[in-house]
Amino acid sequence: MKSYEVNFDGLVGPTHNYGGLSYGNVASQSNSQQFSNPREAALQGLAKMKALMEMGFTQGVLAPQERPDVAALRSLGFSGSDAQVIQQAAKDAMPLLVASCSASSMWVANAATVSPSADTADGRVHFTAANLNCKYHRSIEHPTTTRVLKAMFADQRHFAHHAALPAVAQFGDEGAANHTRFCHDYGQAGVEFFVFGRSAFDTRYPAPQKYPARQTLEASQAVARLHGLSEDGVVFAQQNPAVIDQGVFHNDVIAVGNGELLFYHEDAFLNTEHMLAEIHDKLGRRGGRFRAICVPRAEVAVEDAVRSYLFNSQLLSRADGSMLLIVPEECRGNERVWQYLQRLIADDGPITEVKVFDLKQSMQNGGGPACLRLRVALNETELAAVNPGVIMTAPLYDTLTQWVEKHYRDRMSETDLTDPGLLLECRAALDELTKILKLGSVYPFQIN
Ligand code: SUG
Repeated sequence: MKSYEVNFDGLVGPTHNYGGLSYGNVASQSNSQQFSNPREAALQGLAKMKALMEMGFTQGVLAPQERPDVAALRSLGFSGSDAQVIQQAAKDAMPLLVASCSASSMWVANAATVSPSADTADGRVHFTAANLNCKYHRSIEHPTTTRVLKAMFADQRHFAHHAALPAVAQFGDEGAANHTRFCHDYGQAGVEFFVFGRSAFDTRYPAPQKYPARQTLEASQAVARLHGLSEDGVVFAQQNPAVIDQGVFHNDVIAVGNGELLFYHEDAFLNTEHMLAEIHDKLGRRGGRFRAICVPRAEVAVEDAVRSYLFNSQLLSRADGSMLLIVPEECRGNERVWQYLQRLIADDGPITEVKVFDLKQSMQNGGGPACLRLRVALNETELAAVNPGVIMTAPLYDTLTQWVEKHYRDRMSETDLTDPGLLLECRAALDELTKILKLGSVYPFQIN
């Protein structure tokens, strides 16, 4: 049976803004308080989805969340009507209002960890929503994420959904941003590669000194257990704490893998040789031939990787076996990175083409092409069981573009977030969206 890797991209929500909320994420911190353009952000994301669809890849879309999150503000003690809750928070606790308005659910690489049916004990595709508990504004995403994923992957014969891990730092989980999968073919058993930033319980593992390590070893192990992965189908590796301190807040800022290939920076991991050998052996036992492309620090410094988001690229397999790299415009703007990419595709290696996308609105908050997509490997039967409303088509692209143009503002500042009218605008937009994507009722305002 044929299998596919489907990219489900996060649709940018109507409150996209630069809140400076992510300590350790250099772009989020340095663009704090700038004006954002939610309409442009959503259109840039849709343009990428359309381009991939037109290249022949199956492309899906993942809905944004209800923001401002009035329920979250109520749980923090604000009360009265919805408008009063927003006004009170604006007056007494602006950082909490900003957090409750973040459109951060757009970075769906952090929505969940997904294991394809070929890897799991019960032969179903498993999803665990990420608790994202390192940052308050992200920790409020997972209940709606779970509802949206269940509305997209509803058939329990094929899909299993797990609640987020316990919401404590010891089980900090950032989803697929620290997870990749190697395989010979998407439909065959593969090797799931979990990268953690620290151990919560074992002091032998070093930890970063400056910025937080968001993913723990124990969280990754728990997800592997929940998904029923076998020991010979998983590899756990530690991210180099020194690069976390340079702004590599997720592994997908310093490495990307697909099929039999890992594309990574020389400084990305600890014990790299051991890790590569383990992946090589385990993938070999599953019929795959592991290959790795290491980008030397002498050619691209970690700082350039963080600025350009070279590794936050999408590595896509073509029918002829070659690979395509989808990179953000910032890679072209960085001379060393761009020259490296020219050499890479001129080489006789598996990556034969680079395509550039303008995702500046998302990039300014630290989200590149890879952050904006959740990969789900599906066989034909499973793909047929996915809610068809969320699969991108030319008419759906047109409808979503019109929907964005109708509902989204083209300028957003912190002051705009204090406007209670924004909540009504967002709810009207999302109510219409659930009908367009055939999701049913998934948002708190639709349920309560
Ligand atoms: O969690 N930025 C996100 C970016 C996530 C990128 N995802 C991956 N690398 N997979 C984060 O730090 C910034 C929001 C603000 O500052 O307004 C933010 O949440």
